[in-house]
Amino acid sequence: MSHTPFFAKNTGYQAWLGYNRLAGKRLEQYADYRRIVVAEQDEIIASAVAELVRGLEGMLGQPPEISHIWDGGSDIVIGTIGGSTLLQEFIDEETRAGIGAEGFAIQSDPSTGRIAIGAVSSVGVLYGVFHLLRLIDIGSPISAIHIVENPVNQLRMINQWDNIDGSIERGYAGNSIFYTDGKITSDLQRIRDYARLLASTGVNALSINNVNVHRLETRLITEAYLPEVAGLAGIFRNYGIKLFLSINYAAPLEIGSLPTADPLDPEVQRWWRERAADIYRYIPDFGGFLVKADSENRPGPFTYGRDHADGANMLAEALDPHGGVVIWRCFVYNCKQDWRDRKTDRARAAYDHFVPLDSRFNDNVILQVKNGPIDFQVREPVSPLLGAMPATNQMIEFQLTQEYTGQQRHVCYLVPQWKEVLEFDTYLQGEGTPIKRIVDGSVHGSRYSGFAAVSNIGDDANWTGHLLAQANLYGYGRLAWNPELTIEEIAEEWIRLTFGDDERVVGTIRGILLDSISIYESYTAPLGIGFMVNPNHHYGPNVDGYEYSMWGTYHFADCRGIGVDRTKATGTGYTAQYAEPNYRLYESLESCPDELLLFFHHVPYTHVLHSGKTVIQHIYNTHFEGAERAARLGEAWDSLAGLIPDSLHKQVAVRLAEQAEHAKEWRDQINTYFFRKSGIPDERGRRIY
Ligand code: GCV
Repeated sequence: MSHTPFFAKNTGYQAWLGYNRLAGKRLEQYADYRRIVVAEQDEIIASAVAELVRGLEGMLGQPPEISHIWDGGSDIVIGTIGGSTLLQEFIDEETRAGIGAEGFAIQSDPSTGRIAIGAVSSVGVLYGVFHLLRLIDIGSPISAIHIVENPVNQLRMINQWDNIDGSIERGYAGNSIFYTDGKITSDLQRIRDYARLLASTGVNALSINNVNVHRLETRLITEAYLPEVAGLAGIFRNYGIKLFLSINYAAPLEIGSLPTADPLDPEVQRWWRERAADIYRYIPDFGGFLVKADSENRPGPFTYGRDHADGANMLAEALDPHGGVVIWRCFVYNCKQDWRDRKTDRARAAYDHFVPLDSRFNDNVILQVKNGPIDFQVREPVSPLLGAMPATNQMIEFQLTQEYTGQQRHVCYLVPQWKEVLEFDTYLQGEGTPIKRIVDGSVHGSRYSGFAAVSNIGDDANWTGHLLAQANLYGYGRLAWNPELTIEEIAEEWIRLTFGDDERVVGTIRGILLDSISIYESYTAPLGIGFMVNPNHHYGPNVDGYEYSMWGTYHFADCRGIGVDRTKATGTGYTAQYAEPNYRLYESLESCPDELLLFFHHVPYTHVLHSGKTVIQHIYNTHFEGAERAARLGEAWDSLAGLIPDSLHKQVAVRLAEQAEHAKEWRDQINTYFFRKSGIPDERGRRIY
């Protein structure tokens, strides 16, 4: 096996697939598993075998033998049910009936010690292997197991926002692993390791270029790049991951020499059909296109007086003969809109644009909807567009890259936020219509549905810059596979796989992760108001900061109060996009939850929250406490010195020290701003600079 320098232990490169050597009773428990029995051969099964060899060798200290024949011992027998008579024998009929297209069963036979991993498809076998390795790594008994797992969500996708010059839009962990200086990378080992990481959590789709498609990236769909794109697709295919490309809606003009990109123009339609045919010649299982159109200065169908159904369907028709899909983003808003009338509202835009188009989209179009109506803030309500188009495929979009949540310089474990979103009851079909059942496709019986998330990785040795941000990549995949997993379970799995099983380590890191988002929220933008970051790069406090603030502040703070009135009665009317009883919950000042108060209402600083505090006092308290709590994260981490490898300990210690300092800056800027605006002192007399 070739080892690049990054493979060196304790850089964080191996992430949760470090497969560290077990010892003592833990080792004894698994020491008999010395042989893998596999009778089939294809690329994905080969990946599964390679992973099992790597994992068992790492954890048990010796490479397992590989055999085609089971000799009655405690072997690990893997394969598809259709392709292997052994698996038909070892997985009982009832269990076999429960295995779906990408699922797997693991069934052991206590009398021989044999373990069978069986699936319908090769990728199911791969997922089963990763599952078994995870169980061994975290110390679960496996001698008497009987597991059936199927992914709940069909699409479990990652979106890279990587550019061909090697930069990454909103990337906080170095440069792209996919591109350097206008070329596709030649470091295919790193790509393979990324595929391993993704597949180990169940991710099955990946778009490899930024949704803002610039000049060079527009050419990814041409012969200039397709041979190498096909090479990447091959690597991901071996791990069950389909490749997608983001496209530029104006490509027919920019690289096709056509005078228009009008979706209803027959020449434009022909051009896209030809491009699709070219792509599928190179990549027969190509996933399809991801599209950002008519948003933040990107081209789109509006230029030609067409709507987004016209725009998406034209591409969908080009891909349809090949089995491809169009993933069309709903992050569509006019960033130059004048909101001084206090009726115009960015939060309304996606719903207003798309709901009237329900039933107009082809069935190989999927609308990708951000989890909130604005833009990945630490606190937003759930997007009311999710589920509001019963006749249209939808998937949810999360953001792993921490654009507004500390940019991987602050720790912010996002799984609690995603869980909250997934559990949110939309009431769209009465009580019990949570987002998780909309995005798994079951509420509306959608043909396609699932999860997408913006990646948080780059070419930093540890992938994510902040080592603890790996927990978000891991947690995302696990949650997309099974949204019923708890926040704690996911955190604990990641910690044990990454750092081992010392209970002091597990407990301390779990505490840090679980507290982190509430700490981050407490010293940044209060009560759901959002932003307050520096324009453009979005790092660091700036209360009025907002790149499109030519029309004044977005939060409407003055000497009397703050907040955006989004009520139907007196504001922008955004609340009416929710079904009852959510509409009334948010519309009424009395019932609106504190944490979203300023998102929905403009109130005086003296308004009393459900917590009993005034808005201004809440701002002071949370900002003082937030900075103190951030400092305590570093202290907790320091207590782990000597319990985890030094190099890993240092990486995180440096980031937590920066976070503690930076939290003070947030505290001071926000408290000072509101003290000066309101003239109301802190009731506890703390010093405000
Ligand atoms: C890729 C936000 C980000 C942009 C991003 C955009 C989007 O506005 O700041 O960098 O563009 O979202 O999701 O398209």
